[in-house]
Amino acid sequence: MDEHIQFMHRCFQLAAHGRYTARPNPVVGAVLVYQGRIIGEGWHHMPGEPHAEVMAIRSVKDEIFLTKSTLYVNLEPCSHYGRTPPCALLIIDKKIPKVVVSNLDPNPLVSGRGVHMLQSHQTEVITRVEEARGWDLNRYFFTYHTLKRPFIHLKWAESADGFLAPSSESSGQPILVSSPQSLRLAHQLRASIQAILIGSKTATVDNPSLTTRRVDGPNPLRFVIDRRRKLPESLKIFQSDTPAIRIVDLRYAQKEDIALRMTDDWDWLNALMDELYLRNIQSLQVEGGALVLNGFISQGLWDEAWMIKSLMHFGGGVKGPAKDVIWPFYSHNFQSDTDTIFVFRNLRFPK
Ligand code: AOF
Ligand code: ZN
Repeated sequence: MDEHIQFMHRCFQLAAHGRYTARPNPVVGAVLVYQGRIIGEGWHHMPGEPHAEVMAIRSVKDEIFLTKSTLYVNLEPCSHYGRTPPCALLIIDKKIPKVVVSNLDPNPLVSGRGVHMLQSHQTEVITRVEEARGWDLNRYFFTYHTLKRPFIHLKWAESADGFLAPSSESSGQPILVSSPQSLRLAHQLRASIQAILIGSKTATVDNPSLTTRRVDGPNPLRFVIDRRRKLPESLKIFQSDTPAIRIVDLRYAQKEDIALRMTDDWDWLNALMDELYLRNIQSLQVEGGALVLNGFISQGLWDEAWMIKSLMHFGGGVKGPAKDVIWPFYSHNFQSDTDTIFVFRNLRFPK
């Protein structure tokens, strides 16, 4: 394997340590290589803490080697004074002669200036190494900064014959469609996503809490569409220190709600995305029900979708979201106990 690719993969591995803690910052890993051997490594832990490059430089025992080393980092070194000083300046100061980068930083505070700063001080810079993989790793951060909305992940579980739930006559309690392993995976997703959204029917019928329980990890922020503000306070999503935020039509909204002019064509979801952008929400998972999922699909507002297909047969009921629109974006599938998880990707990776 090409040496650059190999060391960049190590950066990706290191970066992934920050997947629950780095946000809203991207996950970043850095490696220092001297004569083909790694002499230092680092990753960005959380906002306010040193960036990956700083951690890697600090980890090197003898700084004399830095002047003959190559720095690998999956994100363009920053050029701005934020919570921490610019990494590009540190690299220049330490006289590191060569830097290999995967992705340029779309953050308007940086966006190319980091590379430019290095080059203007005679540092050799190679960019776009394993760019697609790097983009995938930070797809929430990149989507947020380039599309000015959160990365949108749709998720639902359906029976083998394509129903989210059986017809109302046969249901009393909500039926668990997914296998235990799929439920664990769903909680893993929940832990890495910043916010979750459901419709009012799902909130009433399933009464979910939408917290992360089956794995260790943070809870997402929760949003519920409650057009006429009718959902009772007794629902589980409202029973916590950080209760779910209601998305309500202008006419019924209260101070703590997100108030929007809601139309029947779901066009208002675009205004909701603007609002979530302003609230610095980089990733959103839409967990149903069918109407809401179809609403997002109808507006082209989705980046990735997970369809968890179980072996159960319902023979009727609430139909799963529109497959004709989704299938052209099929990416791959994998097994999870007896379920098959179909992954659809509509990623806007820049050409
Ligand atoms: C890097 N290396 O490890 C990270 C970078 O508030 P600050 O100072 O932490 O800056 C956050 C921004 O810096 C973040 O939005 C992104 O543009 C960049 N993150 N840059 O050189 C790192 N985490
Ligand atoms: Zn930095």
